[in-house]
Amino acid sequence: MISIPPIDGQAIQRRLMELSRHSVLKDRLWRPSYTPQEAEVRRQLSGWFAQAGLQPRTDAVGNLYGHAGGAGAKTVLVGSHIDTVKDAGAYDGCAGVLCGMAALQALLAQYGPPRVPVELIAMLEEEGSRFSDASFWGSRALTGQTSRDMLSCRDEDGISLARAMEEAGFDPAKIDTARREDLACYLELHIEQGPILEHRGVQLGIVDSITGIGILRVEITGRANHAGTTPMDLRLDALQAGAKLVLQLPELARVFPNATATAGSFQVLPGSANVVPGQVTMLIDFRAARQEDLDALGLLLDQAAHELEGEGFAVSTHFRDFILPAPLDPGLGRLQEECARDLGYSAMHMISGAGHDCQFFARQVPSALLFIPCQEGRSHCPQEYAAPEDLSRGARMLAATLYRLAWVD
Ligand code: HGY
Ligand code: MN
Ligand code: MN
Repeated sequence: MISIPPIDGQAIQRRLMELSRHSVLKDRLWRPSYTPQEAEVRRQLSGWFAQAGLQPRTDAVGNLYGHAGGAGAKTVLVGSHIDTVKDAGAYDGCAGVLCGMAALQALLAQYGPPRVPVELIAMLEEEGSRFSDASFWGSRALTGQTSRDMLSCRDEDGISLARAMEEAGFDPAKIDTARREDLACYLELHIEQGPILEHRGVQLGIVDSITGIGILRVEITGRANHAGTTPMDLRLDALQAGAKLVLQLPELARVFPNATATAGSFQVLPGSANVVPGQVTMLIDFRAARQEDLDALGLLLDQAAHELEGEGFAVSTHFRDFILPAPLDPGLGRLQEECARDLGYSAMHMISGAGHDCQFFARQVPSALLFIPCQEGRSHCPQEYAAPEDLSRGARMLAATLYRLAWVD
């Protein structure tokens, strides 16, 4: 029977609130990568890592590590990301880093150094909220899944990823040195970002697989014109066409089990009230648990967009990203079941509809994702919240799993 010391969820929550103050916006939370605000969070975490007994270091792309234990054997890695979406909550990403830190601090204090190297990691640009063509940048670099053209992708101000790295003090030519080939496994704790655990009254989610994600960019060009003198039946209003496509998304997604399709990013040009919109550009985020469904849904969305050409619009589409669905390690899933039982916590197996850094590790090493409930399942919004007792349970579950992986012979 594992003995895991109590872990203070209130202290974790206080630190989450401290980190949430570092934002590029005055009254809302947005922490994109390669910004002074993110550098400040890395600095703050470095100090906390050192206090927790974890030797801090930053890799060539800006991932922050905290190391414990010796060398020579493969490393058990635990962590999550520290960047956020626009108008974010305080828990997505950082909760996984801080629960991991609390778990390792408790184990080091109770059992001394681990038998094999253990590292905590705080990764960057998981959300792609600054560089939408380079989401999961930190975990992609670490697992060698970047592509050269990602470095030239640009943010809304036209700054390339390469330039943003340089301005933050990182050398784009060195990203290959961030590659890790010495990992034994990867663990991540994350808020569920959905309502199932809270709705079922279950304390923990053991994730069996993570959804696949596609991004389809659609540009529809009509004819800008005067809003007052152009009769309604003589227009090519790009926004009307774009709205028609967006209204089809629910019906197209319903074709596949657990699939989603969301036009969360939508630009209208020229954007004046008295001008008939000449062009709209949207990013459609679509997801499915199975690869064949993801491919088929992408095709349906592409076809629906091009059908607008029959009404006289010019339509261009481009698949900007395809992230494969990722089955997670059944062995680690069983280990998490045993740890939950030992700790007296209720747990259920589930699928993740959100993407996670974990799905890039899962292609190379045994990986596990543990969910804690979040209030009303809300996430990617300021209402995002996880209770201190859930943070504590999550940290103790990580501690129990890490103990079995890195302390027990
Ligand atoms: O979009 C996602 O699913 C993740 O939060 N990046
Ligand atoms: Mn997120
Ligand atoms: Mn996340």
